[in-house]
Amino acid sequence: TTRTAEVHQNSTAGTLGPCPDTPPDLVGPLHVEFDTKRTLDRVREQVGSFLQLGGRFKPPNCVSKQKVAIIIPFRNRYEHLSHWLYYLHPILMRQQVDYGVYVINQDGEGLFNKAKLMNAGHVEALKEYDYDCFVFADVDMIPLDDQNLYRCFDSPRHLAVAVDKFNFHLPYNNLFGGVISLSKDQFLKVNGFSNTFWGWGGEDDDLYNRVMIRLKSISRPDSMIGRYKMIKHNRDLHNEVNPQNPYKVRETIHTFKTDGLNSLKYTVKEVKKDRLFTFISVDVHVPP
Ligand code: UDH
Repeated sequence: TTRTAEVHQNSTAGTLGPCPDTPPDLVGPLHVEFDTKRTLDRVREQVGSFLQLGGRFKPPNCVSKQKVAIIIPFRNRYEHLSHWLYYLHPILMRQQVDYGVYVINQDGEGLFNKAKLMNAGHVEALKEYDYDCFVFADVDMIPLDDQNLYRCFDSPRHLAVAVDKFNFHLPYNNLFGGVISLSKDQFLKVNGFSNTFWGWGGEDDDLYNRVMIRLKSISRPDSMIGRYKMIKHNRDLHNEVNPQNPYKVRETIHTFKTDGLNSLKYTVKEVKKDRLFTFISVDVHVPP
């Protein structure tokens, strides 16, 4: 009988069934609190043992339908990153996602370019694994319900629809920022983000325009499930509001075909594998 048991085990290895469309272990609304004593070391102790190096995970009992790269634009926000990793890793595990977390750090002190970091993250993640879905997530956005699925849908998805900072309402109907997902195919069809939005503002509206031009629609979870808590912070240095950006948003129709993934230039300075995430530092070629 021991032998039959062994044979049976071997024959099922490598033949896991697909994960169910609705993950069975979700808990719904979450309690989220930003404990100031939370550190990367502590979070590594708490969730690190469930992860592969680089912040990679695959559900042990089923095969995920999507391979999801989570792309976080980053510079000098380690405290926020600890909170993000503490909350998101367990949520993503319960959601049975086959995923990797990519922290895309802007090297140097030059003007921040979040959209270019997103494009670079997309390209770098694809060098590592055959991802078919990309979630672009601000480091300060923590979901308040694990039924908000970090995966891709028939249309590009806006996940952060009800943020505490905006009294859990959409501040304007076309908002497409904070946390979004696009399949690889959707992201390629819109030519990614623009590379030319320096400083704060507009790059998300420009992406919305690209999506509307090329794909016609976005999707959203309902506003109870799409609730988020934003970690409070002051405006960062070298990411001041850029008053030119709103003008650029009016030009998307003329610019998106030649400004995006197909014109992306950056230099990778460092790749570090932490247990909780892959850290990729990039020089985004800040104009002089
Ligand atoms: N980010 C960094 N470092 C920076 C700037 C931005 O990591 O120096 C990343 C981070 O993932 C952040 C995202 O880019 O979540 C978006 O930037 P942001 O948080 O500055 O943008 P947001 O619109 O806030 O959330 C704008 C400043 C609000 C100041 C409010 C003061 N009361």
